Amino acid sequence: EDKGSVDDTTKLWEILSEYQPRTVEAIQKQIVTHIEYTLARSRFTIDHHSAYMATAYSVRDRLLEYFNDTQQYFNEVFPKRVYYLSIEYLLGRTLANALTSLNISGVYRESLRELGFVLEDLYNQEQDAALGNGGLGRLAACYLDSAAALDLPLWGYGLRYNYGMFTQSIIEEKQSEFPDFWLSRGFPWEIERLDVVYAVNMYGFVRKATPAELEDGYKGKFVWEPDMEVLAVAYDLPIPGYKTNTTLNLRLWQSKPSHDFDLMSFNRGNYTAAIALRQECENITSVLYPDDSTPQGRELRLKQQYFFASASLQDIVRRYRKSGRSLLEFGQYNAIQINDTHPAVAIPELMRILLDEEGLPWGEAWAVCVQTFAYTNHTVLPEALETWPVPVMEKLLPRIMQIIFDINCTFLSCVRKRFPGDESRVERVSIIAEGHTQLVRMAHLGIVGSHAVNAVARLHGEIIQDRLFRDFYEMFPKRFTYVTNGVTPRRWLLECNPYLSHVITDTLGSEDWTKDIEQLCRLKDHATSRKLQQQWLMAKRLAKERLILFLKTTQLKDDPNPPTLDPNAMFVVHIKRIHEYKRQLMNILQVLLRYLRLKDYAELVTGTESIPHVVPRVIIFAGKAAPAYTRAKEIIQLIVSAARLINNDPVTRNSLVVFFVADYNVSKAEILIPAADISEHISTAGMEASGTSNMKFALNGANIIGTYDGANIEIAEEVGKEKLFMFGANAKEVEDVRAAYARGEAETIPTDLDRVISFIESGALLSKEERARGITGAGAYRAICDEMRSGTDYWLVAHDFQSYIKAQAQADRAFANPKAWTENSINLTGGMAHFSSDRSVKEYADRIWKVKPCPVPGQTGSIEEE
Ligand code: GL2
Repeated sequence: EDKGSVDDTTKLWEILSEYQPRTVEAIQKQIVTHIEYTLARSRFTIDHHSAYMATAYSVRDRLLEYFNDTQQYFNEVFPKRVYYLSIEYLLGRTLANALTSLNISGVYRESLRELGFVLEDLYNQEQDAALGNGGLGRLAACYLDSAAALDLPLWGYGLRYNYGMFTQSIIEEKQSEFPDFWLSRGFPWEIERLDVVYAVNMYGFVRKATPAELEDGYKGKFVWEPDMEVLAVAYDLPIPGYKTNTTLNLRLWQSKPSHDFDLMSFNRGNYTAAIALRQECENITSVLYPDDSTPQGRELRLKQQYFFASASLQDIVRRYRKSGRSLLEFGQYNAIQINDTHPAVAIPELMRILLDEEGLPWGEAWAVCVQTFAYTNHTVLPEALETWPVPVMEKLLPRIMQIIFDINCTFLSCVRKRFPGDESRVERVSIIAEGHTQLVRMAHLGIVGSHAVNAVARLHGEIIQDRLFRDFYEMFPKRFTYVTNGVTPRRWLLECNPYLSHVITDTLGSEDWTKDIEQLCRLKDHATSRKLQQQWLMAKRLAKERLILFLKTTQLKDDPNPPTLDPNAMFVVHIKRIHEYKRQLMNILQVLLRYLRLKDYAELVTGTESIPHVVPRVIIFAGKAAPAYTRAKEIIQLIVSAARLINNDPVTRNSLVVFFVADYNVSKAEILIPAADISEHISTAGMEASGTSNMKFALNGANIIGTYDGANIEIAEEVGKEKLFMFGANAKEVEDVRAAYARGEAETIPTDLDRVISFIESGALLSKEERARGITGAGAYRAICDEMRSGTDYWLVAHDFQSYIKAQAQADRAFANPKAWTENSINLTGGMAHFSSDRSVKEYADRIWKVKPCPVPGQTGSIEEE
């Protein structure tokens, strides 16, 4: 390696050990320097966006000081390291988070004020980095934040998609998707590493190594002769630890064509074909799959997965090899967490590297793999359990397919030994599903190749042990565990809710709770204090005012007759991906019932401005539907058309307002969550593995209307279930009800639900355009109405409807008593310590990864990369 020609590095070190001073003058100088030299702007052309960019670059400079020191320190100490492999990271914005972590927001605010800018305005210039779909990707981002705060020697690996999660617009009351050009104005936080590049093989064939190759010291017995070689280029994103010297790395791979390959390929001289091939390579990291729950049976997705796994594994092995240690000890120094099955192909990829490139025998390589890998399952939805057709994998990844067959063969012979004669068991657990087309079951590969398999909440853990992976649990009971999800209190309270954070810090006497989350419990001692209750209410009010302002300047901007938004109303928020199992449908049907009842009531009390004795509600929905998921899109349309009808009704508009906020993302969540009085987490029990927004809401003192599902159950246990509005069939009952449906025992639908469905069927929700086109009746909602009337709907909307209405009524009554409501709200926040991602990550570190913190000492000054 080229170490440069400097013999005496004293001078270099001297300069590099001077860190950016944290003074107003130094910060201003740095920002202005970036304006002039990085952005080539003058004082005449500086706008908000360039001010944001220059500020971001100046903060990045500071992050890099910690980043370099951290990597240098890890290399010196060589602790056991963790690698978190996730095909999604829903990061959101970075500036506020970086400033908070470095503890320099105040001095930056002041520096910018003198330059003529308001820091908060600059925050809004930043595009969200939306390299994820939903909870799974956001969880990965929270875990990076916590790992850094806890000084764990962890790196994240992911993909640098050119287009992240699609942008959603509502056009003619329907969802339309547009590409997310998140990089178009530059992304100042990353470091492009053109020198960190790996070649990833695809297509071609596998042959045996020739005797001559073996004599030459060729390591493996097999040689993969690829037909395509794609380069993976690294982009590093510093992940600052909150108030610590540790700054971790999220390494994202971008695909790039390989020049060598152009020259050697059969396309030599065929310019057009060569360009097309180059394009194919670039396409691999072009777009994030906009689907939360169903694997696209498309080759490109598998290409993404393998590209990701191979580049990451090559990088990890190379780093370890540099230490000179034996590969047999690889698992003692490296833990690799596989975030769902998307990166599970990393298991055969590590086998390939160990066998073919490093020459380890099968048994030793396999022991290393199992010791290294751990797999997190995030869903029980059958359509989300990935499988790949064997012919597809064989064509794209011939050597990997061969290794998977070998893994399966060894595994199945163990099964046969343990359970002689039980061929149906063998069939059930096999990594290969037999059938017309053989399929590779990625979850089975993940389980067989890992020493730990974890669920993401307790109920989810029970379901995977008892049902989903029961056969595996019987074979490897010790492998199975659960780690209940958590969320970072930095982004999800300290940063997004400055109002409440002030009150909490003031009450507890210090800001220690932001790092030592157990401190929050002490809030409960003050829950009945008048003073705290008043401050608490005021904080909630400020968050609501901020949301109202946001709605007025976005959603309602062009509305000639906007509804009035009263901060005293109960704000009810239902935000998450749109999916039948999450039952946004049940909510909007309940809202329509509320509307009809308000109309009934108004007839009795005509002549008043607003309807007396009714708690006014502002109800907000937001979320994206996978583009190909028709029913989810119909549900969005139903919400939007119901909102149009309700918001324009002069009789009810002071008592009920409904919004569908378009293009839900992390930064919108940061505005919506602090403003909520209540949030909805009403999935059909047994379907939501955990849920994480439930934690964010309760952390911000919002109550939960929820089912006994996912982490709702544990939240209810922590805070006391009487403090929440829990309802509906539990997971066991859901199974029983479905069994009855399957026997043909349909239920009669509740009268209230019948009324709402009849209302929809009367054509009440049709738009002017639809009427003009002669559409009548339920229109676009025909299928939804029929399903509700069937009395056997799979998601149990009809079954749970009545208890849901009851829970809503309880919430109305409770909200009418502000004192008790506020006391309860304080107790909710006070009870949420357990759901900090610091706790989750600590559990992973202790129980699964077996790694210890490696705190980086005070700034040392170094120049080495990693
Ligand atoms: C999910 C689960 O659906 C959700 O319940 C869970 O909280 C998160 C994080 O563990 O994972 N699985 C999944 O594929 N997505 C999720 O949100 N997208």
